[in-house]
Amino acid sequence: MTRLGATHVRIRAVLFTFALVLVPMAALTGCSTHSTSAATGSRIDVTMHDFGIKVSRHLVAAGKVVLHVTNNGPSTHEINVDLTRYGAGDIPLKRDGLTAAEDAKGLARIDSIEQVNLHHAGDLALDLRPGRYVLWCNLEGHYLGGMHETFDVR
Ligand SMILES: [Cu+2]
Repeated sequence: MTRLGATHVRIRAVLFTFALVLVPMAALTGCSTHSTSAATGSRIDVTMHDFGIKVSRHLVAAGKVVLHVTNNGPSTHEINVDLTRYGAGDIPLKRDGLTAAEDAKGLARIDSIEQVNLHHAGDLALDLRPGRYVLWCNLEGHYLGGMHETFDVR
């Protein structure tokens, strides 16, 4: 009887371990492939590469907007979302001449993903009011290289 009990406990421990490992994995893979967030608002697919940013649409309705951001590489990028009064490539540069000034007047940070790894994707779920938004990567030289795009919210 003690032996049976020990085996039973061990099986439960194994099942518990499976649940700990597999459930988070399912959640991780699920968010990129079976996203249901688009059903509750507009979705823009954003693809980044060295050096450019493309959007699947340039106009969405105000309210819930999901940006599905994919990095096609070949290097790591970040993505910044700002309400802007600048054209996509017209944000003032910092003194280093290699990056744009994130604190420039007329830019208002909405959200960002600090690192999007190569061939990975991430979602930004936003609640946007009408205006023009700029998507950009400010790693050294990337903005200057052309990593900027705008979309409008009405
Ligand atoms: Cu970049």
